[in-house]
Amino acid sequence: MQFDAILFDLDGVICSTDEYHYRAWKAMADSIGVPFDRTINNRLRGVSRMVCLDIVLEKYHGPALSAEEKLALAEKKNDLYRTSLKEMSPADLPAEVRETLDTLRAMGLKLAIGSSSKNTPFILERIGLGDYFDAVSDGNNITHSKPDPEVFLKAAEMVGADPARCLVVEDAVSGAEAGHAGGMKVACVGDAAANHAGDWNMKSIRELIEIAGA
Ligand code: B16
Ligand code: MG
Repeated sequence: MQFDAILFDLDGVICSTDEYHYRAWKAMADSIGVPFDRTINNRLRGVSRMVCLDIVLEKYHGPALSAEEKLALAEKKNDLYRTSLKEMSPADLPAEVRETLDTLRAMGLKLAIGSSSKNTPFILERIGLGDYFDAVSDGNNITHSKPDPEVFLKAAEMVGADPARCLVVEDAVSGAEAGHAGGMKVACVGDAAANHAGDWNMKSIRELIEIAGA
């Protein structure tokens, strides 16, 4: 096998929180009269909350916002988002994801999370994977968000794997770039796969079993 560890992005790979992010950013943008649509939302995948806010505010032409005001807007979005997350349950973990994870683990691979989200522990707990992964590297332990490789390099270090023997799984182009910047191979699903950002661009996460087993 060419890999010792698989480093999974969370949102868009393990579970789908896209719609919750979209609705929360839309409500926040509406509250200050800023236009926001799904094209802008697509640019928010994989990047940190404050970088997302700067992208959303590109179309803001009101009075200058202080750092405190910007933080308050990010918190407003996060409060709305977390209200939606509370509705999540183990039913939001797709069966094909759970089966693929279990198979990869049975193959002897280390499994870790590499997510930009500060809500990672909460989401994992909601979907029943609170104690599942060998390591969790997320928005709480990094200073640089994807496309910087920091979150994946820390995940590799936590499981004691050489980055060259890690496979990153991503749905965001920024996340695929982060994996490559860290010297890792990348398998993509969703938006990143549609943009051919990965070394493998998958239709189903089940394809990981064949990729990892080769
Ligand atoms: P939070 P991932 C990312 O998670 C999301 O894709 C991105 O849209 C979000 O802004 C970022 O987490 C930060 O999330 O506001 O919860 O800290 O795809 O890297 O798992
Ligand atoms: Mg993602």
